[in-house]
Amino acid sequence: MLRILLLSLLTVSLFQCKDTSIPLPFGAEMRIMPVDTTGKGSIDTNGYYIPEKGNYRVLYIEIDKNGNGSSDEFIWQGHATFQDPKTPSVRTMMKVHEQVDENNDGKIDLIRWLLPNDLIAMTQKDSDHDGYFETTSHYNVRKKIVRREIDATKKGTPSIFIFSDRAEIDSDGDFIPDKVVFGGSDLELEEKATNLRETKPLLSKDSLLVHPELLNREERPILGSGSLK
Ligand SMILES: [Ca+2]
Ligand SMILES: [Ca+2]
Ligand SMILES: [Ca+2]
Ligand SMILES: [Ca+2]
Repeated sequence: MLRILLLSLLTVSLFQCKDTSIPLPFGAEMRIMPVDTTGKGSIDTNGYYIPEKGNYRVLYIEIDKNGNGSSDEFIWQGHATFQDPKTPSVRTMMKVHEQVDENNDGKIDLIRWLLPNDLIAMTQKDSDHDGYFETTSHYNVRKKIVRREIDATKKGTPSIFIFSDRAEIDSDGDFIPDKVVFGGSDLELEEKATNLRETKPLLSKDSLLVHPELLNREERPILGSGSLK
């Protein structure tokens, strides 16, 4: 709730810049705008911006969400591809990239790669907070995760690929899934795939990873959707 309030306050105070049709001055200096978004008398947000004639352009924002004095959310900003017709002189801004320290241990554990109009291309997560991002989630156009990839052995390439009702496993490291497990939930699929429980052999011709065209269109991720096939 606090986060929603904080972000909506930010939307008013920082995210929207006035018309930025005036070109940026060459060598413009980045400035910092400290903001107390909660009104508790301490700074919880720093907006990094470039001043323009009568306007400003926010490029980057750091937020201390839990008020412990260190930043835990880092947001890169860009122009939205849409414009609210009610406020033609105020350009709508949006996140283009975001990094979050979810457990407040001072290290980033979630990275979101964003697309225009609030779509998410993919997220990377360090689920066990050891500094290695082992989980990559791919999203569809409805902002739903349609494939999770887990680099269980931390060798740099994923070995488990979790879809809505199955998980495919590459057990021999040749980048082609060769085993499959079925289940009703994401957690069940991850557990079975991690422990190689109830696996069945999988031919590459039946693999959803190798053949994304076997998936319904809404179950395909935005990136590499194979939608041209
Ligand atoms: Ca903090
Ligand atoms: Ca962390
Ligand atoms: Ca990790
Ligand atoms: Ca394999």
